[in-house]
Amino acid sequence: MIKVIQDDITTLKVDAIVNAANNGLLGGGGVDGAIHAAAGSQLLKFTKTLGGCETGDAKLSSGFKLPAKYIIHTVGPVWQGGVCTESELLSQCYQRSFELAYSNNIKSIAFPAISTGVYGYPKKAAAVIATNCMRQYESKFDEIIVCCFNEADVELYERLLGNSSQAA
Ligand code: AR6
Repeated sequence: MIKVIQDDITTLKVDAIVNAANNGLLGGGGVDGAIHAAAGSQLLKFTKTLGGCETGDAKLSSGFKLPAKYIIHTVGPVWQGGVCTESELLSQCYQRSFELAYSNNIKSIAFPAISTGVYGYPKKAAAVIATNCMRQYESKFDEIIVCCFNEADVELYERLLGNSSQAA
């Protein structure tokens, strides 16, 4: 089941939440900053040992003080006009996050809209990639949550997933 909600991802009691991180994995702004703040300083202590993360890849940590058991840190591409394999890299973020979740027996997983904040990826194009990937992995998980930060994103995802009465 793929569910769309509007919430702060740090509050979700799921097996894993996904973090839209950067290559250093040492925290930052946006959802990354919120996750580090809510998980506590033990998270940074741990991510310092991971040696960073390539764009399009994903790494696992405990959720520390979060209600979620795990955090999957993935690094989305910076939008550069669409000419630098951004779509492949964004798709890889979702795929690698799902693979890591599956291999760790994670059944419920929540994603933010990776790359669509500071990294500037156009929201609709990013949501098409995200929802296509979520559909591919839907049968392997009990619950996939799209955790939107605003109402416009909720409407966008609902439309793409066919959950809304509005025409796409
Ligand atoms: N819960 C759910 N979604 C959120 C939250 C939250 N608490 N906070 C923000 N969002 P961004 P990026 C949404 O900028 O574009 C950081 O500095 C937000 O509205 O967090 O991948 C990292 O360290 C947007 O839709 O991530 C990197 O340097 C989405 O999360 C860089 O930003 C992603 O926005 C990554 O940029």
